[in-house]
Amino acid sequence: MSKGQSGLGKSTLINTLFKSQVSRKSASWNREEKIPKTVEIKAIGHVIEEGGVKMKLTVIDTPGFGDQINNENCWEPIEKYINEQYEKFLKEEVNIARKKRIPDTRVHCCLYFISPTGHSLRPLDLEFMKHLSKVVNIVPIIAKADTMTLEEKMEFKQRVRKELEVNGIEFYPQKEFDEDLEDKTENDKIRQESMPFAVVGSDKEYQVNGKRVLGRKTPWGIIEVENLTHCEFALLRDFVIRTHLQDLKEVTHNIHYETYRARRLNDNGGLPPGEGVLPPAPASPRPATE
Ligand SMILES: Nc1nc2c(ncn2[C@@H]2O[C@H](COP(=O)(O)OP(=O)(O)OP(=O)(O)O)[C@@H](O)[C@H]2O)c(=O)[nH]1
Ligand SMILES: [Mg+2]
Repeated sequence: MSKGQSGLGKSTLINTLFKSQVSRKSASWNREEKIPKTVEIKAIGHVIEEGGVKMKLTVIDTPGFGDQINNENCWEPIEKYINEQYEKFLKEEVNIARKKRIPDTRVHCCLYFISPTGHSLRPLDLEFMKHLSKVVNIVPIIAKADTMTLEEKMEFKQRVRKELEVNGIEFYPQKEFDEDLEDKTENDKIRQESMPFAVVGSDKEYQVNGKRVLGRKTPWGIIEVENLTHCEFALLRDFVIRTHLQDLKEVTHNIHYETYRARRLNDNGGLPPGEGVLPPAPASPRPATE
């Protein structure tokens, strides 16, 4: 899922993700038209190949927010969407006898786009992340990083980390869920150095040194989105699709979904319609064997 202010390049980054190396083989469409402003929450699914394994990746694009006169509670439609997916899963889980595998539409990761202002985070950013970090894994990213100098980028990353910390916002990977020392060492590095990934998006290809690369053409050269000396898109991609994919799913299931489920099952007033009494739901989607 991608979320942030309007025009920050959310839709562009989704295209970048599907067109970049992980999925270049399967990315067959070659659109040249401009990406329109996103007006509704929309799921886009693609089969991508990772380490010889095909998997389905669904990205949910959302319209920008924060443009209204009153931005109060503007995270609500997003929280509602996330909860609806938990609810769907819960209903299936309760009916476990009917399906071997529960179709999983739950949101495992929310990329939050921060505007590359170089100043402080907006109150809106803090509010959004404060609320949503309780229901979903948030990965903050700095959008349109090509608009900042190297020094500005370094400084801004540091400042954002500091502000998130001061405001008690837990982004993914959350400290409390590190499983062992190895996890902690690796994740500390990500939390203290990589986050928030400063990315550039593009779905246009250019020829650079005889190779076709995704990039943005400027009067002073081509910004290559997958080149680590140009931006951190490749780091972000590897983080969410390769190194932390499984963990994102586990934290979603064991923490966020579990919190939703516990709350929902305790909340008698809100039983799923048509259900009399909820049977005790198993902790995992597969029934216990004993
Ligand atoms: N400089 C720069 N421009 C970008 C980048 N990514 C996207 N853009 C441009 O920013 C404009 C908006 O991009 P979109 O992807 O439509 O932005 P969005 O966040 O989806 O906007 P909404 O749908 O209105 O929320 C387009 O002109 C893009 O070409 C980037 O990384 N750097
Ligand atoms: Mg959009």
